[in-house]
Amino acid sequence: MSRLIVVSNRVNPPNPAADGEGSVGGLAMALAAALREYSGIWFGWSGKTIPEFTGQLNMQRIEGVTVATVDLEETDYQEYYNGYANKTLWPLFHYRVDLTAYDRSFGEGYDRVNKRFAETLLPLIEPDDIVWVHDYHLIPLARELRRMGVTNRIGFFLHIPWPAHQLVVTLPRHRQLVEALFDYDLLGFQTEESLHAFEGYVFSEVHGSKNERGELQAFGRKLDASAFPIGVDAQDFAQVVKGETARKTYDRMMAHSVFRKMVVGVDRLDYSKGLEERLIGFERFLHDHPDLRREVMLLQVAPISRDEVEAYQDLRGRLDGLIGRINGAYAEMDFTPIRYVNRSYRRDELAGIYRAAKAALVTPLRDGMNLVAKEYVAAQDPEDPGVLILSRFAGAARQMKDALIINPNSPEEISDALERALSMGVDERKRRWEALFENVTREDVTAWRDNFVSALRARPDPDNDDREEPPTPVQSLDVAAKTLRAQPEAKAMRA
Ligand code: ADQ
Repeated sequence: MSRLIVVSNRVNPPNPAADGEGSVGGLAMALAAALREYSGIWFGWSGKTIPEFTGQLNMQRIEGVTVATVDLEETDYQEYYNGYANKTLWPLFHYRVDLTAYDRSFGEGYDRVNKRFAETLLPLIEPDDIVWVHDYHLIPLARELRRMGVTNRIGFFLHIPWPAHQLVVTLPRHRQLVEALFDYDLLGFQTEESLHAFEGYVFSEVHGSKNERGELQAFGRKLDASAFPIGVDAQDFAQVVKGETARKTYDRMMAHSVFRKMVVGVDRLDYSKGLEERLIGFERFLHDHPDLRREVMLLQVAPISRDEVEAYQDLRGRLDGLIGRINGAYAEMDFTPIRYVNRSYRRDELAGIYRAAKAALVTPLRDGMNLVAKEYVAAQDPEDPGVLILSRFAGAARQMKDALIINPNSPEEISDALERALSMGVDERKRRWEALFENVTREDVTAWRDNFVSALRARPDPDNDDREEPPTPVQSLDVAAKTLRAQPEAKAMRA
């Protein structure tokens, strides 16, 4: 069986020896499991900068996974990572044109680093390998590999939204960016909405089309594009929450919220997550419900993220001010409405926190998917589950229809949903939770990974005539799931 090479900006395979059990994310575990299965390689940036780029590969074997990393020079880091990735593509793809930097040097740095990654990765690629590239940092990677003669099947998954056509065209090099995507064989988006936005651009901006096999055609090339909604390892999370650390954390949280119902928010400190809007909604709730004020508290966990970028520093300052204002107005000597924590927690600690919360506020203004919503559901007590309040602008809202779906721009909707969640009877809570749990366990991270890999394998391989015939154009997760069922090898991989 051909090997799988995973490429992502940062490489984080599970390393319990160094980090302890429970510290590893579900996505990292799922990718690591796939890499062990295919004796593959995980390639990316080491996270370190050096004075001058050398292209020196650092190979390590961590928990059965071969990891290959490369250092970048400081200018690369500033232009590629802090620049084009985090000051241009991230805000633009999250509909924040006001925060988007259109700086030519960032685009040049982005292209340069992608070329450097391709040159460093090239010697590791064997003829039968399939390559799976992750996220917006690495869009031009396939183009650079193709220029170096690589003909292997290469797939790309976008973890963030693909925005509406009108936003994409604000980017000075939008055509180049989309053309680079046509060097892949398979494109994966989180939702049908992102897929349709991408297709819309291709049809109207570059006069592309879809052929009878369902492939997109443009720039003289063709590819498959489909939605593959990412999931969490829900079964594992449901086990983790029964472990000792999770139970201890749960007990601590319960002891600290005696006579009060805890509402939780867990997000990287990022403007896309709707943190300010959430706090203003909570403030509205406290204002509108004087009778419930002392019965509720909000725990907001928000580890600091991308702190070298000004927009993130500004947001942090605004959040400090807003929380100070709300706590100043509503706290009593023995009660503080908002507890705000800027640190990271282990996965098992988070599970205990989620389980102790009667409701979760997941209110992004834009989000590719949002894994916190799925983790919260996976961690609940089936006999007494909490209520998920979910923004309609999270990709997860497409699958999690039994959550209380709200518009995060409306403080009234947040306030009303909180009131409804906190007064909801156990029968309704169980009914909603059972439907949500069924969904997060069925469409989990393993299904996501296997659906993507089998759809990529089904693409024609130019170097091999004994390839599998592509089954049908993969249009949705349902069709991808059918493809998977038809492929015993992929099934075996899941087992
Ligand atoms: P993110 O924007 O990082 O991911 P999200 O999907 O919510 O957003 O994932 C965050 C992860 O970080 C979760 O697994 C969560 O448990 C963890 N986390 C958050 N706060 C934490 C804390 N304080 N301590 C420890 N862990 C914490 C991007 C896209 C999303 C998409 C994912 C995956 O922006 O839309 O869902 O990739 O594709």
